[in-house]
Amino acid sequence: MNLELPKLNYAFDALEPYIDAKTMEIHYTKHHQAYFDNFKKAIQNYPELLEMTAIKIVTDINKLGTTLNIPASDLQKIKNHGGGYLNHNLYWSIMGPEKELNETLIKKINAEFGSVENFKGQFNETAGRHFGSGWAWLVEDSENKLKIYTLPNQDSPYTLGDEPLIALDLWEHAYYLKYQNRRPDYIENWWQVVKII
Ligand code: MN3
Repeated sequence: MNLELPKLNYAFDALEPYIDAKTMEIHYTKHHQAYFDNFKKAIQNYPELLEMTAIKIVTDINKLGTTLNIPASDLQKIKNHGGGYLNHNLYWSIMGPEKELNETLIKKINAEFGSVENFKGQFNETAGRHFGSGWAWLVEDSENKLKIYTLPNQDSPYTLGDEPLIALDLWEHAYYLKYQNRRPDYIENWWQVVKII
């Protein structure tokens, strides 16, 4: 497997004032790096996993746990850090200082939710209701239907058989330096730096 930490395509301060440079730097160089390092460590003793992509591992993690006889503690580490690694890869990739609209996705969102604004309203409401750490997701399920939901911790939509399209990090490390307890403001402002819709 050619596992790497994807480079950020923008500077730490590129998303100011919506996401501050210090948060970006710590989030990417400490948090994401740690998920990446710990994921590599967690799979290193399983040659079968080393042959797979990270997405394949996280998608099939429960089945793999059984077929490869992975102890529960190792399995949890692979889930947590594999999810953390993939979740952040998507989060960075859909943000940027300049819009790069994904017209295909916008068309799907319009068809499913009526309008992008409508979709954002539903997404924000779902994200706002989430208790504790986790992520808010827009996913496409196996029947090509778009769905909004949240998952706790670093759980991944891939494990549920869904393809993640939009990912919002709701962990305090993603916003606390700038927004403190004002998570709803972070959620609202975050759309200013989502480049794809
Ligand atoms: Mn995070």
